[in-house]
This record gives sequence, structure tokens and C-alpha cells, in this order.
Amino acid sequence: MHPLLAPAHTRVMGVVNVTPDSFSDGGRYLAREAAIEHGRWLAAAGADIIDVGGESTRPGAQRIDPVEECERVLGVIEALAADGLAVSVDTIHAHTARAAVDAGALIVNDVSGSLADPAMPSVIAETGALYVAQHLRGTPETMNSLAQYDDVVREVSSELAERVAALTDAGVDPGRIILDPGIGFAKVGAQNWELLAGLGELGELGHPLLVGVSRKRFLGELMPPERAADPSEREAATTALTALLAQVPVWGVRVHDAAAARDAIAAVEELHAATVRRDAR
Ligand code: PMM
Repeated sequence: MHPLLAPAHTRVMGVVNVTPDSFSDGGRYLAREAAIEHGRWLAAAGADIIDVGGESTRPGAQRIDPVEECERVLGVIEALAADGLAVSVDTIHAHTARAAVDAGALIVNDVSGSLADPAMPSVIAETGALYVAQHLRGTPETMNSLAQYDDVVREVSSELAERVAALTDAGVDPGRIILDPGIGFAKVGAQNWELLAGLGELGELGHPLLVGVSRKRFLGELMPPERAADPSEREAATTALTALLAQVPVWGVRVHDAAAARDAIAAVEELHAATVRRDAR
């Protein structure tokens, strides 16, 4: 078993979005340096894995070319991997996935679960990378219109099982596949809460689970209107969910605030250990 998948506390995956400055090449260099610094800062704050992405996946976001995407992420991945950090690459492109693994990434985090690029499964099989298959319907442009379910947990579960079958048919080791329900990806409002309530059922697929709720829109929907639109206001709700996810337990959480997630998980672990001690009396 890969050490990153071995039984341990819930892993914290810290997010680094590499967005180049549009003003000049100098600005691009600064964006890269800033991204590397941010990755180091997340690791120091307790992130076990640094997730580097060069393409926004927000609803309606513009797609970018894999060559441009590589230019954004590879230098960041190389620098963080050279520091000895566990790095994942957030990409839907097989070309970028292969280049990122060559640059030192251990994990390919694909929000499309390989639906976006038919070459992805064979790249994962060939490189032997760990692979996060996230549930998605359609593309970031179309996903919200496809958020129609009779039973969101059952349907996400069976669609993820289909992704696992496609990956293993291409030669991917099932022991290296992590599954992610894709909170906010082709799910709206209450569908996200139902999925979180149904994680036990998704766990029955037999793969580690990664969950990303951090600062997402569905958390803003709980808040008074004057705070609803600001993602940074969603941190308390994010951290509350991190604690609950650590109790499920899930394998990992993908977050922006690594320190808050690390502390929440440490508190849950401590409480669990105290409960075990008391029960043994
Ligand atoms: N969410 C976003 C991007 N990548 N990857 C995985 N595996 N799971 C997620 O939930 C996920 C992801 C969108 O969040 P961001 O725009 O804040 O990075």
C-alpha cells in the first residue's frame, strides 16, 4: 500500500491555485514564486498534500490549453516536490497529468474522473500515480444544468463505480484510486448535504474518500445575506464539516486553510483516543 494511503489521521490536502498575473511575464514569474511560497506555507501549517491547479473549475469558467496549464503548474510542482512535499496536480488533461508526475507529483486529482480526457486512464496506468476520481456530470459550463437526481447518493455511487471500472479496464491498480463525491460539481443546494450524509454508502465502494467542501457556495447559502457572498466567511462552516468528516472517517479533506483543518482533525483524534481509553476501563 502506498504510504499516503496507509491508515492514519484524515489527510489534509491544501489548495494552491496558480493564477498568472495578466500584466507581464514578470508578473507570471511572481505568480509562480507566490504559488510556491503558498504551498510551503500550507505544508508548514499542517497540509499533508499540496494540490496544485492551473485551471479554474468554477461554474462557467473558461477552459485553458494544457500547454498553458503546464506552464503555470510544472515549476510550482517541481519546487514543492524538491522540498520533499507530497504534491498532487489538479487537472483534467492527460498531457498535464503526465508532465506533472514527471515533475514530481504523486497524485493526479481529476475533477472529471477521467470523463474529460479519454487518454487519462492509460496515463495513470503507465505512470502508476495515485488518482483521485471525482464525480462530475458534463463540464464546468454545463454541470449545474445536469444536477438532477432521484437519489443523489445512489447515482453518484454508481457513476463513480463506472469510473473505477473504466480506469481498471485501462490497467489502473484499483488500490491507487481515491474517490471524491464532487461537492458543488453537478450538485446544487441540498444535494450537497445529502451526499455528505451518504458518505458511508460511498465508502462501500471500497476506496479511500476525499471530500472538498472548503468555502463552497452551498455553505454561503446557510449564512445571512450580508455574509453569504464572501468565500472567506465560510471558514467556520468548513472547519465544522472537517471535524465531522474526520469522524466518518474520510481519507482526506481538500481545504484552503490547512491550519484550521489540521487543528480540527487533531481535536477529533484526541477525543476519539480519550473515548477508547474510557471504554477500555
Ligand atoms: N473542488 C475544487 C477543485 N478541485 N478537487 C477535488 N478532488 N475535490 C473538490 O471538491 C475540488 C477539487 C473547486 O474548489 P476551488 O476552486 O476552491 O479550488
